[in-house]
Amino acid sequence: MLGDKKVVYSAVQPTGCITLGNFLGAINNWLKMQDDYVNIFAIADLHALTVRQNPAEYRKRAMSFFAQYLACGLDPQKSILYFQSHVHQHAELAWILNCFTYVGEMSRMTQFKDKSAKHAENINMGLLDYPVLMAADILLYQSDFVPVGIDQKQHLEISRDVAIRFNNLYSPTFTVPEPFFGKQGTKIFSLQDPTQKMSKSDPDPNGYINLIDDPDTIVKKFRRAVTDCDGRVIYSEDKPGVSNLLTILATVTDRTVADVEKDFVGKGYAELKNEVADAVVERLRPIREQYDRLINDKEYLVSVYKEGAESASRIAQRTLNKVYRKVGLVER
Ligand code: AQP
Repeated sequence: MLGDKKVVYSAVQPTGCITLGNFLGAINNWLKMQDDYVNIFAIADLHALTVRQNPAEYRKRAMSFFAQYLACGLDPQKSILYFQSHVHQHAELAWILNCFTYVGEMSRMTQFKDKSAKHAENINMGLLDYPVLMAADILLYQSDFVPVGIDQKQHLEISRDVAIRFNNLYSPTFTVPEPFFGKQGTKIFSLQDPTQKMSKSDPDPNGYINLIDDPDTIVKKFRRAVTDCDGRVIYSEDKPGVSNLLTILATVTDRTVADVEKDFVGKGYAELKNEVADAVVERLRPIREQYDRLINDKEYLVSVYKEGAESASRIAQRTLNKVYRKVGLVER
C-alpha cells in the first residue's frame, strides 16, 4: 500500500519479442489496473542476462520493448515505467534475500529445470537465482498485486515465502504479494504446438504473434495455426489448438469463451481462424502505429524512463533502508 492505494508491480524480460501471450497474459491486465492502483512496470533487463545476449542487439531490443509498453497504452502519468537495471536497489535487495532463500527451493523451480535443459552449456548462478531477484523486484515496492500469466505462479509463491520468512524472523517488513490473473488468457499457447505456452524464445516465428507483426503476417500465422481434424469449433481439453484460438478471440474482444463459442455453431476452422486473425489485427493496429511513431522519438523515451527510475528508486530506497536496519547493517 502506498498512500491510500494498493501497489501493482510487474515486468517483462527483453528477450525475443513481446508476444500476444505476454500482451494477453500480462500487459492487457496492467492497462485495466492503471486508474485504480499505484502501478510499477519494469523492463526486467537484469533478469534476461541469465542467458547470453548480444550487447548491441540487447540494448536496442530493450528500448524497443520500452516503446512497446508506451504504445500499448501504459501511461507515464499513471504508471512508473523504467528499466530494472536503472534502479540499483533491485540487485541490493536480491543479495539480502539470497541469504534467506535455500538452494533446494531454487533448484526445484520448473523454469530453472527447463532453462537448464535448454542452455546446458550455461547453467549460471543467475539462472538459479532468478526467482530471488524477482522477489526483490516485487517486495521493494511493498506490492499488493502482481499481474502475471499462470506460468509465473511458482515464482510468485517463492516471493511470498521469502516475505513471510523475513517478516517472521524480524518484524513485519514486506507486504506479502498476491498474484493477479486475468479472467481468461492467463495462458496463451503456441500456434504451432498448442500444448506449449506461446513463448517469445520460440525458434519458430509461426508459433507466436509478435505485437508489432504487420497485418499480413498475423493473418498468415493464424491460417497456419495447428488445430485438429474433427472440424467442430468447441472449447475442449482434447482440442488444444481450437480452444487456444477461442481463448485468444474471447480475450481480445473482452468476451467470455462460452459466448464466443456460440458464434461458431455450424461454422468451421477457416471461419474461426479468419475471425481471430481479424480481431487480433484490429486490436494490435493502433499499438503498431503508435510504436512506429515512438521508436523514433528517443528524447521522449529517455525522459520517460529517467523519470520512471527516479520515482521507483525513491520508493525502493525506503524499503531497503528498513531491511538494512533490521538485519543489523550499520547506518550510513
Ligand atoms: N503464453 C503466455 N500466456 C500468458 N501469459 C504469458 N506470459 C508469458 N507468456 C505467456 C506472461 O508475460 C509476462 C512476461 O514474461 P517473461 O518476460 O518471463 O517472458 P516469457 O514470455 O515467459 O519468456 P519465455 O517465452 O519463456 O522466453 P524467455 O524466458 O526465454 O525469454 C509474465 O507475466 C508471463 O506470465
